[in-house]
Amino acid sequence: MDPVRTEIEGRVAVVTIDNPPVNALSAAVRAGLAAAIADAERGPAEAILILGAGRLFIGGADISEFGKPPVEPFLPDVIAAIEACPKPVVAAIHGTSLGGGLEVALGCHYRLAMPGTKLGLPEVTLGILPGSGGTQRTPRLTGLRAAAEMITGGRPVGAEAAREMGLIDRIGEGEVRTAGLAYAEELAGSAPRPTGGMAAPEAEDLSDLRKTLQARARGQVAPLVALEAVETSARLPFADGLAEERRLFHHLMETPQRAGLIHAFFAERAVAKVPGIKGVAPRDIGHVGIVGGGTMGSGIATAALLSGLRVTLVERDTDALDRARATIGKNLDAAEKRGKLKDRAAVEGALTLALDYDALSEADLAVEAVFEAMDVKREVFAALDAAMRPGAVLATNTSYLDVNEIAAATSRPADVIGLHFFSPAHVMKLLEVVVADETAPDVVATGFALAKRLGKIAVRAGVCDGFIGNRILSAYRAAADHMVLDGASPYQVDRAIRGFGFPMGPYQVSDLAGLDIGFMTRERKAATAHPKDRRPVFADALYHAGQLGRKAGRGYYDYSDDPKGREDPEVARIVAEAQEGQRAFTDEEIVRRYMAAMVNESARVVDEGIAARPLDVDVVLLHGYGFPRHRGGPMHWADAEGMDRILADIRAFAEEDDHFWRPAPLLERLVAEGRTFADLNTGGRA
Ligand code: T1G
Ligand code: NAD
Repeated sequence: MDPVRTEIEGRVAVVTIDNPPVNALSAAVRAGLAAAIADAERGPAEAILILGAGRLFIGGADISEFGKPPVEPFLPDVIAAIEACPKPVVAAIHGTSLGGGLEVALGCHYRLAMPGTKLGLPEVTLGILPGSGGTQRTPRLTGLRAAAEMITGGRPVGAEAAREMGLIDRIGEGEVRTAGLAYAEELAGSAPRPTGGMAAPEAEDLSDLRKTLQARARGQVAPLVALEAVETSARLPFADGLAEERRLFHHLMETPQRAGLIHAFFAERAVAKVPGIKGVAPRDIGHVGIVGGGTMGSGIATAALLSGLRVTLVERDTDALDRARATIGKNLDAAEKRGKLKDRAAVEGALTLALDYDALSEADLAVEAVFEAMDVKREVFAALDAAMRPGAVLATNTSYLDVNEIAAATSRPADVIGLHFFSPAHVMKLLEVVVADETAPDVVATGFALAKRLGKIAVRAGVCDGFIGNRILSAYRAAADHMVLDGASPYQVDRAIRGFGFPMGPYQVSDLAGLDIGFMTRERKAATAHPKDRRPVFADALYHAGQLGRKAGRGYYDYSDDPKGREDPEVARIVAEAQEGQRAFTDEEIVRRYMAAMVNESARVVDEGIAARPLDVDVVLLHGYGFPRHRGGPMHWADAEGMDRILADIRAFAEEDDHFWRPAPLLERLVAEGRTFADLNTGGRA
């Protein structure tokens, strides 16, 4: 079907873009739009109205065309033709208008948006900048600072805010087509009003914004380049500003950061396409039970309540229930402040606290979040099995334990699944859906449906110690610990890893999680540890000294007078005493070892089918572990870096330690065959 069609309604030529699912500006749409404007210009209509079919106006450029040879007509030329049209052109915007979609609207002479519409220039989140006039037209309408903030932040604004900024002229009422037609009829016969012909915005000093962006960038370039492009609008004539915008756009288009961010965009959507559950209907979930109201249970309860679900939380005693109630209350306070909670009373009314499993008899799904110990988990699952109705889903939030063994404590292992949330559970977007041997397909589908309801990104994981994320974490954490044992300072390791783009280094993360957590994990694994496994004895020493991290005011860092943490000479002494070597590391070597360990373990996780594809690993590390988004995730990064180089590193490290550094078979196979992880995302297994 034609993706662009024109109908004549009275004096107006109505041009509709119909390219599901998001009316992206593909080559066919650009050609259709250019032809429709040219036709309308020649025809009898006295005004032109541009609309999007379906649920939104235009979702932007067609991202799937990026990185491929560009096809004419180019979007800036199509928009220039709209702007140059001698008849008034009106954009009637509903749903969403992003990137090139908003730029089309800015090329129109008048803009109307429906209430609730989101308008934005999110290009920096894809590693580029608005490349079809957005950096030059926006400031002419809104002033330099507002445009710079919108474009460098990448966050959309609502219709009301857009009108206040001057981005749109009007807010429509009723139905978008009718509202747009009425506006176009009003304007029919009048002179066009090209944004490009408006006066340049006044120059303003934006050095404060530049500083903020630099502080936040963590190596990402697009926001700063976008700022530069917006600033030219106050300096250069319109046509020269457009040319400069184009130059900077093409420069960003060629960066690996653009490739990384676009990979992340598509990977986040691909994780929901899980082999084996296509077309499988999920079970209905309206009432969620939670066992354990500690850190995780309270967070999960908050997330469920904020999504409009009924929640029943079971704890061991009234003190624990009171603590859970208080934590959930605090979480709801914060949500209310951010405007994420409309009806507090209704949400609180949907929460039941109980001491007895009978309270869960009507729940559709229960999430267990009690202590991380197999005997406790098995007891809880036996009780859930007895209390819950047939057809209910029984889920565990365990971080490491064997979900098959937990399922075996029930009479219905097909209904048992892992739902591994991340802390804080009402904030973190990631959910690992852990599929055990006997988990039924519709239970897996239910896990994904629940994630969607909670606004989370779900990734399928298989059963192993730590699933996808924590298993890979154990490997790169160990690489960091080995470097400290061999002479690196934890502070240097943290700095090097932040330099790569992680928000925190591994020892800052330890302080946040609590050093007792790591200690307990080491104790739990000690029985099955290999004699050649190297224990981070410096971490044990800090644990025994009571330096448990942030919650104790001291861990690797001292938080007593600085909430961000200060380096601590006492820690340096404890670590030095426990170190086994005194070798110096460059920051570069630290990153290479850390990343090699991460990529190597990721390859095993893919090879064993714990992750369905490399992109599933990428999404887990991006959303659960602070992996820098502009690098796309460890698997995308490995492809970009060159897998042969990484394999060579692993082999070189193995010369000193062939117990820890063993090349993953998948890595060796891919290098031998000249293939990449990306090949496995689309094609078959290696
Ligand atoms: N291009 C190609 N495919 C796209 C797309 C796009 N712009 N946007 C979405 N899709 C696909 C997506 O992969 C998914 O596919 C399906 O559409 C539904 O998406 C020149 C350079 C518009 C708010 O950054 O933010 O314009 O998985 O699940 O939740 O300056 O999609 O079904 O196969 O996300 O309803 C700027 C990106 C581009 C917007 C709708 N535009 N899209 O959300 O659906 S750069 C963006 C979104 C640009 C100019 C430049 C959202 C949405 P599949 P979905 P949704
Ligand atoms: P927590 O110690 O904060 O909370 C555990 C709660 O469970 C306590 O309030 C305790 O009273 C309650 N409890 C214990 N036994 C119970 C029983 N038989 N019946 C009812 N309640 C019981 O622990 P947490 O950090 O919330 O972790 C809970 C689970 O989530 C663990 O399996 C952990 O591995 C997992 N997890 C934790 C994190 C994290 O970052 N903290 C992240 C993901 C998963």
